[in-house]
Amino acid sequence: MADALVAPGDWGGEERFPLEVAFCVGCSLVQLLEELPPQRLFVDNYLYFSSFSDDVQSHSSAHAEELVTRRGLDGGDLVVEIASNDGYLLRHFASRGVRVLGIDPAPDQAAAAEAAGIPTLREFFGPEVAARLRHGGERAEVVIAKNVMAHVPDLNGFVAAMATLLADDGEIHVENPYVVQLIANREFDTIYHEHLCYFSCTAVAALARRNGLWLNDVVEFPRLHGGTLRWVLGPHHRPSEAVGRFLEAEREGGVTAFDHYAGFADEVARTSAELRSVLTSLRSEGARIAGYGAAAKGSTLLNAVGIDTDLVSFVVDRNRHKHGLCMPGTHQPIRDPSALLEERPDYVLLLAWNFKEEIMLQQQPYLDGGGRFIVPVPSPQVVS
Ligand code: DWN
Repeated sequence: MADALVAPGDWGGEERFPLEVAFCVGCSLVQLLEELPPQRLFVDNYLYFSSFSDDVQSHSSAHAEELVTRRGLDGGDLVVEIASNDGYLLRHFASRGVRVLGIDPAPDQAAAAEAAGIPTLREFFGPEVAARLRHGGERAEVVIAKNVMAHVPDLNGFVAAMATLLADDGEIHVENPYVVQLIANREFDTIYHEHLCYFSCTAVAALARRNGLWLNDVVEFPRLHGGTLRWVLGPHHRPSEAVGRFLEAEREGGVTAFDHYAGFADEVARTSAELRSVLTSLRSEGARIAGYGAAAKGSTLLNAVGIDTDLVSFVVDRNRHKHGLCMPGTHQPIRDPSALLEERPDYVLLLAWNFKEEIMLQQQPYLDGGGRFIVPVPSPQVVS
């Protein structure tokens, strides 16, 4: 599992699972064929904290500002975030006087949120939780689900539960990476077991209709997580111009047909071979290579391409909870980013390429000393 970081030498317990992607010709949903238990993926030893990215923080603040201003939210209104992690988003509503509730089963992240003053239900969200909250008199003006709707086995139950919790004239804001960008930019490393679904606007519109909702707006964030869309759902049909534009572009671009995806596996093989060749060639010239970002996508890339510690010797990450552990499957030790200045590797493979600008700015001293980054997708590129 991509996020199952492993203690040094504890290789015996590592498990591998099939990772196959399918396309539904009925509703255009791209999806995995293998489900792993959510408890193992998102609770047991879950180390992902959303607050380690400045980009994500500024994105979150802008999102809160837009909603609070446009809807005139105040202390009488409830904003609920599903998969609220460490309160990275809800703190931006709470600081503006809005009542908030987080829902996240990950114990350490929920504890961090509560320490920041964000009340958090430590549960997986679904129809039972939504019905209990509604029965208790809670209705949310806004329900937010960022990087979680792609992660849930019962997708229809999840969407119906958001509708249950929503106030009559409320808004549901869902954010996930956009499958069109994934294919166009060969972002194959974002395909892993946490991500059961890969959404197009066509698939989200059909999903909404199956659960008594309408797709009313689409907002694009091309640089976030390799290309993210925000889908705004609601109980009343009030589509913005963007909805028609995106749906038409997907029809014109073939996104609603299997052929659009049929050749992706060959693209992945090509990109993987290119990257392996670049790394092997650099190492044969005596170059030393490290990695940046003990990310789930980083685990996927290292294992899919076969990048072991001979090619990339260690990985750095700002998330201190990951230090001292190793990348699953390929076993690079995970260290603090200061190791880049201590060890001065010639190159750093940017496993968290979705934060390229933020990380390169932060690592300017390493670059000033002659260091270079290798951005792996859409095809390997050395940047300095
Ligand atoms: O849906 C998900 C996406 C959005 O985020 C979840 N499956 C979990 C996670 O996936 P990921 O681990 O591939 O995501 P990230 O956010 O790309 O991981 C970035 C890693 O890089 C984190 O471990 C934090 C680290 N980081 C860092 O060391 N220095 C991040 C930044 C911005 C930094 O400056």
